Amino acid sequence: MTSLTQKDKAIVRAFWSKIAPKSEDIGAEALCRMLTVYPQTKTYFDHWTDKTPNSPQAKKHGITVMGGVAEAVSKIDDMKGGLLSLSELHAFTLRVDPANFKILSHCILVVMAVMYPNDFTPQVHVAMDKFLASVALALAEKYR
Ligand code: HNI
Repeated sequence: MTSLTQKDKAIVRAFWSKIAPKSEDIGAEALCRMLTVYPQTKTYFDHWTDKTPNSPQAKKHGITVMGGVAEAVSKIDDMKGGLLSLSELHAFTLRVDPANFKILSHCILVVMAVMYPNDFTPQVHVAMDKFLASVALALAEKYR
């Protein structure tokens, strides 16, 4: 995977500061899409009383996930270190198959594009794609 250049990082920080006020909406919508488009992901949420994509629990979890993404932006120079405890949690406690990180990253990317059509230029697209791929890689760090 191509790593983030300084230019990519600057684009990610700038785009994030623009979308941060809506990050909860983005997270809720991305989680909803993940559960709808990739229903196999529901297996990790058996403990929810309501697993339908628009449930309050799904929305709440989408918001939680975006907190992790915000943390990744703030630790963009050392994501593997910065996301180590989150990686441990997903690997050893939650046992989430890392293939799902790519699925959720894709959903987040789609929602950003839908919500910010004018800001989502090809340059922003490539920078955010690389960034989310790096988040997925950092989260998978503890699986080896
Ligand atoms: Ni994930 C909990 C961040 C992808 C299943 N997840 C969290 C928490 C954060 C988080 C933050 C809360 C941690 C805590 O309580 O200390 N998750 C992220 C991020 C990504 C991600 C940043 C990728 C971008 N998680 C996924 C995926 C799945 C997933 C793809 C499964 C399909 N996560 C979970 C589950 C929990 C969780 C399950 C526990 C939630 C609960 O309800 O107990």
